[in-house]
Amino acid sequence: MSEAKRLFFAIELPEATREEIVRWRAENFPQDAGRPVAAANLHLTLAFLGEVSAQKQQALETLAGRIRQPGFTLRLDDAGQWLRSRVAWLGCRQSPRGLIQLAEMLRAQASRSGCWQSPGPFHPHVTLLRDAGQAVAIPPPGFQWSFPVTEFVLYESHFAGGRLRYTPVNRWTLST
Ligand code: 2AM
Repeated sequence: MSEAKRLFFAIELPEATREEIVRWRAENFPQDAGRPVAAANLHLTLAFLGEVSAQKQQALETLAGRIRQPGFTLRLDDAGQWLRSRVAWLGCRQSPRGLIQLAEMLRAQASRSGCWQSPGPFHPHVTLLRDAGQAVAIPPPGFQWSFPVTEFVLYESHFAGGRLRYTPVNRWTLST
């Protein structure tokens, strides 16, 4: 029997955007503010699935493939910190309808398939820093990264070479 994998659905950030964010982060957050998430790992989670068996993964992929909705533009123009979860994040001042709809669909499918889902509302964010246990100064408004979202991705989270890696295992195009 194959082992369960730690999986999540997310939106991939374009590589150029990830690089710009990393530069901006280095210029705008003190070095001791927290542990920076590696550029390759910057993403926006839609639905966290936890440990998933191969059989359940197959079922979730089939359901994901049934989602029909148009793409949308994501504008990352907000930042903040959640002290309780010790993260600093990037987000959207106004979340696009399509983003909420997509996350809602995936979270509902995951929940129906028996994956644990947090009961609270969806707070779309890109985690920038982990272990940010002390209040950090949030960079002033004025930053913005905008890009079209034309697909969503299923990632596996795993340790390789002593590092946490997120590897895409499947992706689906957003179209009507
Ligand atoms: P985070 O960035 O807010 O920590 C891969 O681990 C992704 O799944 C991360 O983006 C992480 O969100 C999210 N994640 C990890 N554990 C989670 C949990 N228990 N509930 C919800 N999301 C989780």
